[in-house]
Amino acid sequence: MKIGITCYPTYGGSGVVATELGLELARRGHEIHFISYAQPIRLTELNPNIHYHEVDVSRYPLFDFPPYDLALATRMAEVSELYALDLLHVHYAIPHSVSALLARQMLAAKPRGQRLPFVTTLHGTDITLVGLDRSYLPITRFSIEQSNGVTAISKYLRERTLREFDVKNDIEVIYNFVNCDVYCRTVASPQQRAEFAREDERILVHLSNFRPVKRLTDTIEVFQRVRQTIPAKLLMIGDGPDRSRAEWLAVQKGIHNDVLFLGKQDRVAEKLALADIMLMPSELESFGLAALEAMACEVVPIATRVGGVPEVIEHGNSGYLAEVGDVDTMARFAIELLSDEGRLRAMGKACRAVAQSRFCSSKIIPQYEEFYRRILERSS
Ligand code: GMT
Repeated sequence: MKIGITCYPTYGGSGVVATELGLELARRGHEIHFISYAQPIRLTELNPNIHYHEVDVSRYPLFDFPPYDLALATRMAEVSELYALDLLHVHYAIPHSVSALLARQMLAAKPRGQRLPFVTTLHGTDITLVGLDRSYLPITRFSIEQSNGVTAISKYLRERTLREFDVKNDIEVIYNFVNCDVYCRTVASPQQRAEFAREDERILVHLSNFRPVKRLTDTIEVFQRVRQTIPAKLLMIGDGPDRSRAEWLAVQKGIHNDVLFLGKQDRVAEKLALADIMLMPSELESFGLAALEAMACEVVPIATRVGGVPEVIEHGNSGYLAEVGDVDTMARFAIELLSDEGRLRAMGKACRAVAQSRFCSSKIIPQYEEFYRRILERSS
């Protein structure tokens, strides 16, 4: 198939999923065209089946708000016509599915009327935050309803979209995935570990875009409690608006030498695989891709019981779940686990087994392929 993929190219779950999906599809022989305003950050692999088309937004002085969605629609239509794409797959509804809808209409209106079905994948904040802003809700609902196919990355997100948007389409749940060959314990070496922690120290990790929904300061609070009992380092991977608040809190608590802010990282697997525990104390996660990536590396997640997280982490078997803001309980889980090497490693193995059996790319990518086939059949 020839597939156009649009996503936010920056550091964020939906862009990561879209890019990894494109890479996996290209490895399976599909021709993939990324269409976005910048090259997606994880698009580093050279593959003849991968093409990248940048969307240029003109900055005319009249435009206080340059119309990216229109420039994107134009580029989508152009690329689809030039490369005879079979379909577009957009990640994150706003504004991508609106642009795809325009592109589909532009091509249908041509004398020889090319078909361009599009699939929208809902990721989370496009529904839970942005889509519920009254100013965005009607157009988001409209573009979801106009999509030829809609997928959501968890049952939770599917139910919430149906309930709050009252859309009439079927929404297929296709879970997020991880490449279990890339995300595994052995990608990290003892030498790399020694760069971050002494042998007697444990390593905890947090990975996100440091937005308020991630409750970064709870991560610091949990770590401080753990640090009182257990020698440990905390690796903070990512960057974003709440970084300096978290840095200040670490300084106030006197643990800043043990909290290492690594910024945005390219080869995330290598850092995750150094850790024993991942902290994900988010206010909301419709899936929690970072936790899954950690689990594949045998890193045990301690997370909040929110959104789609319980679909990924089974409390007491493949990680621990606590209520939002309950930093004491999260710290207790971490201390108990880190104090029992046998249990820590056994749970790490159980995490990997879950990642392999339910969320491995080899299981999930064929579900997307099958979904695309159905959409193409329906719209031919
Ligand atoms: O919150 C983020 O990390 C960004 C956001 C996005 O769309 O880029 O993430 C959402 O999509 C991820 C990938 O599908 C999910 O793993 C996250 O749980 C989801 N974030 C929220 O629901 C807050």
